[in-house]
Amino acid sequence: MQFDTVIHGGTIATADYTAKGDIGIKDGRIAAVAEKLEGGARRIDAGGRIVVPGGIEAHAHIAQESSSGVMTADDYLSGSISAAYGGNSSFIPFAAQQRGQSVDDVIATYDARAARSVIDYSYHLIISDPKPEVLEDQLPRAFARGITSFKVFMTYDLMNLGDGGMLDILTVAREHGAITMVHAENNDMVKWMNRKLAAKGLTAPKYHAISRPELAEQEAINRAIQLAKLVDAPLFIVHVSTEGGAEIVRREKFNGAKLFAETCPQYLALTRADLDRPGMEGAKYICSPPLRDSRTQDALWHHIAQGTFESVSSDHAPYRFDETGKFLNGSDIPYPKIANGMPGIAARLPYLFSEGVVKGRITLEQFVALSSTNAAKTFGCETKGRIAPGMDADIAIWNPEARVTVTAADQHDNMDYTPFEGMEITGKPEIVMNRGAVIVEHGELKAKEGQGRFVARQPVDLRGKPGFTAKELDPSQNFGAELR
Ligand code: DUC
Ligand code: ZN
Ligand code: ZN
Repeated sequence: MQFDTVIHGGTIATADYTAKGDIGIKDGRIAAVAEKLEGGARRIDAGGRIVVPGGIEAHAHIAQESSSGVMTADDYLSGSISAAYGGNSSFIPFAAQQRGQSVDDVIATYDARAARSVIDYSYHLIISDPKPEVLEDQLPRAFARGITSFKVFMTYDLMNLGDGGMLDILTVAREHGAITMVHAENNDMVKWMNRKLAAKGLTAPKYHAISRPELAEQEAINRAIQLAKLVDAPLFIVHVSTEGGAEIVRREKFNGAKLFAETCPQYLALTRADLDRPGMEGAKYICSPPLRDSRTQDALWHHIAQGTFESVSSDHAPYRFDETGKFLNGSDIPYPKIANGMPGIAARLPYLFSEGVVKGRITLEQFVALSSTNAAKTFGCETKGRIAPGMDADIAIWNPEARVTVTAADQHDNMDYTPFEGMEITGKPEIVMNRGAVIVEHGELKAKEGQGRFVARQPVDLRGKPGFTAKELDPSQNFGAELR
């Protein structure tokens, strides 16, 4: 076969194996993987390099208004470019429903925004208004279009669905093979803490950390899992930030629940001490759930190594340190009015490689699983996340020895800071491909605006997850009532 491109002489790493070999690419797909391949209109020498599936960023906020109306600094052009520099070949940002908006309208809005992307994309919906027509017609239509995941919130007054609302939407997801993602924090615990802190005038950024207790996350994670088990629906817990939350996930997952989870680099690299930087600097580190402590960092790394998490995702939520972002509501404002989130789409994989693989906390195979393969399985990207014949040629070639110091000036996003400023990283994606096209090469952008394509996704892969039947919903144990 005449290949368009052959990547030769590299160490190919997948979620299952690592071996020296060559990859032949034809028409945007991987056509062959072998010890040696001849030919290729272009031959890329990967000697001394590690060749992995391009990252799939499964948690990013791009061209998205928050529920309080702040627009992210990154649109689909800058966000996708930044992702590509960070070793990603595709991403799944959120498409957020505003109250009263139809899901069809949400998708049309984000289709227009995403047309600028340089990498392949899909969306997770965010559902804030699950009216009957949303549950009965609009969501099933979105699932049929290949948008097979959505996020709901257990916190924030404008977003919180309540337990009954959660059960309704989890049931719809189960019936259609979709997966519900959840932001799990107990709304009333957070509001109670906010009131207590405000009454004492404790409103500096550092108080954000204690306003959202670890127990609020643990309680909500447990509750979300029990709700999902009652209706036997798959559930994905986003941005787990606590040891207790991770413990619950692990216990339930290994008892067969249809459960998936992620954590994020900020919970591994930063602590609540960062919120106590001078003046309003701490505002840069306000995200929810909040940063925790070094003991939590160790515990989360342990859980990553043990398989508690499918993915390490960035939760890239870029709000600039100015009046367009963090300070849209004013410059000297109490922490609850400061925009919630931080950037990190380019740092996710270099951080995970450097602190994970290079420091021996995880294997190279785990790195691939956490950065790409598991996200492809969980979110139904059936042609992505693996290096094997027939798969999209979404590939990243890493120099495992390159040393990089992270600086805001070197980023390619639309932000004016990085929370990872000054961090020393070992390992860098030098060449990144999307469907066989080189999009980043040795620091140079090769992609064109709009070359990314929408990825229609399959239902969640539930192999190895037997699930749970509540006896009250089992006709053999509930006097024969058919309730499911
Ligand atoms: N949840 C997120 O996933 N990102 C930003 C803020 C939030 O609450
Ligand atoms: Zn969230
Ligand atoms: Zn998020």
